[in-house]
Parts: sequence; C-alpha cells; structure tokens
Amino acid sequence: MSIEELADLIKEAANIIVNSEVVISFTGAGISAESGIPTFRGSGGLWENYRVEDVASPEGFKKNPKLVWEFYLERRKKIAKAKPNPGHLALAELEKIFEETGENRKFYVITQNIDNLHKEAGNKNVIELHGNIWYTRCSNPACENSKPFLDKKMEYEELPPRCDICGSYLRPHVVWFNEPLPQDAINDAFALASEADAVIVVGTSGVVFPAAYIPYIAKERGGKVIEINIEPSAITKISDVFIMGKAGIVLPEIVKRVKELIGVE
Ligand code: BJW
Repeated sequence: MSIEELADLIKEAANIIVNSEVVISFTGAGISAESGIPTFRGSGGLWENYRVEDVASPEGFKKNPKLVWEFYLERRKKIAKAKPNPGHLALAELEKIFEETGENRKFYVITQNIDNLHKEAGNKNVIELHGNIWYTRCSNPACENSKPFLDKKMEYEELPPRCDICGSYLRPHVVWFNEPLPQDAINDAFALASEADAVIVVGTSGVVFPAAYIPYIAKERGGKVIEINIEPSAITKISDVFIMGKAGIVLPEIVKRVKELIGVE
C-alpha cells in the first residue's frame, strides 16, 4: 500500500466517524500487542505455548486448577508492567470528542481483552465481554464470593487459592470457552452494535463467538465497518474500509484527521 493510498483510507475512515452519531470500537488482543502483551493466535501467540483447552476452559480448570492459576498469574505480572499505547489513547480521545460534540453522539469501546488498558487510557464507556484479569471470584456459584472482587495479587500462599467463605477454589473472573459471556455485557454490546453508524474493529482475528457477531450485526443494520489490523482477519470480508497497519500508528492518524475535520485542537 502506498503512502497516498494509506492517507486516503485514513481520510475515508475519519469522514465516516465524523458523520456518525453512534460509533463503537470492537477491540481484540492486537490493540494491546504494542503494549507488550502477547496475542493468542499466530506466531508468538499464547496458544503456541499452552493448549487452550488446558488453561481456558472449565474442563481444564477442573482437571488442573494450579496450572490455570499459574497461567493467569504470569499474565497478571506481564499486564501489571504494561501501559496503554497510542492506539488505546486515540480511542480515549475519540470518546472525549464524541462527548463534546453533540448530545446524541455516543462512543463505546467493546473489548474482548481482559487487560483493563482501555479504562487505564481514560475510556469510560467500556464493555468487557471476556472479563477482567484484576478480578477474582469463587468458583462455587452458591457462594457470596461468586460475585467478582478486585484482586491484584501476583502470588498466593497456596495454589489454587481457596475462598475464605466456603473453601472452594477461587478462579479468575474471565470467560473461558464453553462458558456464557456476562449477560449484561453481551446484551448491551449487541444493542449498541444494532444502532451503530460505524464500528471500528481493531486487532482481532474475529474467530471467537458470540463476540465476533458484533461487526456483522452493525453491518446488517446499515453501519459501516472500519477495520485496522496488521493482516486480514475473518472480518475483513465485510469491512468497508480495511487499513493494514499497527493500531498504535493508524488510530492516532485517524483521530488527528477527525480533529482537523471538526476543527478541534
Ligand atoms: C494487530 C496488531 C497490532 C497484532 N495492531 N492489529 C458460533 C460459531 C462458532 C463457534 C461458536 C459460536 N458460538 C460459540 C462458539 C464456541 C466458542 C467459539 O467461539 N469457538 C470458536 C473459536 C470456534 N465460543 C465460546 O465458547 C464462548 N462461549 C459461548 O459461546 O458460550 C455459550 C454458552 C451459553 C450458555 C451456557 C454455556 C455456554 C466463550 C468464548 C470465550 C473466549 N475466551 C478467551 C479467553 C478469555 C480470557 C483470557 O484472556 O485468558 O478470549 S479465548 C481468546 O480469544 C480470548 C480473546 O478475547 C479471544 C479473541 O481473540 P483475539 O482478541 O481476536 O486475539 P487473536 O490472537 O486471535 O488475534 C489478534 C489479532 O490482532 C490478529 O488478527 C493480529 O493480526 C492482530 N494484531 N498485532 C493491529 N499491533
């Protein structure tokens, strides 16, 4: 792609955003890659070193809860050192711009990531579809502690840790395969997708459902799909604007252009 072609795509994306009332950004692991957090699939991804069914399924947790906790504590350590990158910061700026440019304008981030970096970047309208690594809950659904609680521990005295109310194993507050997504989060996300004039899809392979339905819902209801990824994904076939590049480079360029178009400093 030439520099001119890239500039045209950025202008096209910015035009769509400026002319939209409701915009959502649907993000995946790729947006946090430039913060030093590994993605899941592909070369260097987490699934190269771990079997997904061992560490990200209820069956895996039942079989070896210690291994699952070791996997998540390693990730907590890595995420604790990470900071929001220019891609996260650009989406936070976009939310502010939407807040300031019209009562009916709405901007939401709907993320599959558990790393909390969108909130750290300053986004307030964030829907977390797959949980949050800084929360823990009791694995016994009947226990009071099955409601997620903030937990920044990197080490526990015993692994797997046990609930101090009922003695069952504690578990990370994340969504594994074959588990339902938090009902409110997925309902709100689907509702926003159906009213979105545009969805900015960033750094996701788009293969994990039901999350990956989001851009399809938006598209079906007439919303435009803008996608940013370093390579084509499962969603690219429905993208109106596909910009091949790193989120931390492309998103700030789009936001810069949005500001020029609406005359904001
Ligand atoms: C860059 C970049 C840069 C790199 N800039 N880009 C319908 C059809 C088919 C299957 C199903 C279906 N419905 C349900 C299923 C089954 C299953 C599923 O989807 N399976 C498919 C994989 C086959 N889904 C489920 O099981 C879900 N639950 C469910 O459906 O429950 C039903 C139920 C109802 C009632 C009772 C019981 C059950 C749950 C899915 C949970 C997924 N969990 C994980 C782990 C979360 C916790 C954790 O983080 O550990 O979520 S798996 C993992 O994948 C994680 C991610 O959020 C998710 C998506 O990955 P993501 O973000 O797309 O990352 P990558 O690595 O795949 O891609 C990174 C991308 O970034 C790449 O494209 C790069 O090119 C790009 N990139 N650097 C821009 N700098």
